[in-house]
Amino acid sequence: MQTFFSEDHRKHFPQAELSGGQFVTPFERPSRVEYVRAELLARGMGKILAPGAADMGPIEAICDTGYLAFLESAFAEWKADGNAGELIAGCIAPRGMRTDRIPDNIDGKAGYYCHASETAITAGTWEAVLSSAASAQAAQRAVAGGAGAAFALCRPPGHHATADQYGGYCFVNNAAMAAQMFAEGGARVSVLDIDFHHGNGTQNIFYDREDVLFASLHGDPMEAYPYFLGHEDERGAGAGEGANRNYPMKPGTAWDEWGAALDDALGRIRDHGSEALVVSLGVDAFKDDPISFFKLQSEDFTRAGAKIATLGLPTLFVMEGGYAIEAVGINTVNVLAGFEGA
Ligand code: SP5
Ligand code: ZN
Repeated sequence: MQTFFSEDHRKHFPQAELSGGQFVTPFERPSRVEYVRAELLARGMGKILAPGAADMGPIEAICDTGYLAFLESAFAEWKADGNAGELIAGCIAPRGMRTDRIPDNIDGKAGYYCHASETAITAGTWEAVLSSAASAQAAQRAVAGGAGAAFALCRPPGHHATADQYGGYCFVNNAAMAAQMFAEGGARVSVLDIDFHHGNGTQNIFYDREDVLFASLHGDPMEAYPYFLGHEDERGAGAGEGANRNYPMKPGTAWDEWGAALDDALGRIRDHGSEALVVSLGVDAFKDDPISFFKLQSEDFTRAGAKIATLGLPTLFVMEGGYAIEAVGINTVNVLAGFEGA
């Protein structure tokens, strides 16, 4: 299958992430997707194409206008306010305070638009975010145009981003944007999220929608980021009641239980009558992932791809997380190869 990928991802490379009380090199770093690209080439997985410039229309369809304006100018405002380093939100809007007034000061604005302070904004972040969305748009158009399947090698990732909040290394929700593009084309669509972390942004964006089903396999939020969403009893609201499915799992979860959850999710997608599938493809469920606690082996990702193929749907794979750097390429391409081989 074809891959869409932009070199501009490199423009987003924060030097610091606060982890365990220390500043470390961010787990979400440029080399991740370089390993994926190298593995795609080594295994002859098909053409790797550069997308054109991002269209703002599909981004605006899933994002708040003020939020996009913030992302575009945030770093310049931060510099203009006399700050020497990267923009890291410190004061995030908490319970018992107001969220109906957006501060003018950039530090306060960042606190309003951010939900997790591990994610820094740098000079090149906005350009990289646009290039990531551009890859998802180009890949969606390929699938909508009859390609059968395509891979958007997106960086930065997207599934934690809501319509108006960034965090979890995500700024614009590429998978949700692509799903909305399918929906606007008249298709019923499902988003299957196999990243280790719950896709809170995608769930939130489609929570009251019946035409877009969201299903996520992830670390139990009682034990894992994003902590405040992703429980089993979140089933959708209003017209969307029943069109949201969460599979939170405990530390140490391996293929038997994870694969069974995947089977159940695939059954829901079948029952929904979906005509297109978007896969939020994170590979941080891998046993050696440095920030996660599942125990999938590299071969299990091939099995997952083969199971997904049984749906027989036009499928768009969108890159999300995965931080065991040297295995990220193998595990990601295993999913794609498992899908194609099935
Ligand atoms: C796209 C994606 O996978 N985002 C994940 C964001 C996770 N951010 C918070 C992780 C906190 C993990 N703390 C790990 C401590 C390891 N000793
Ligand atoms: Zn993740």
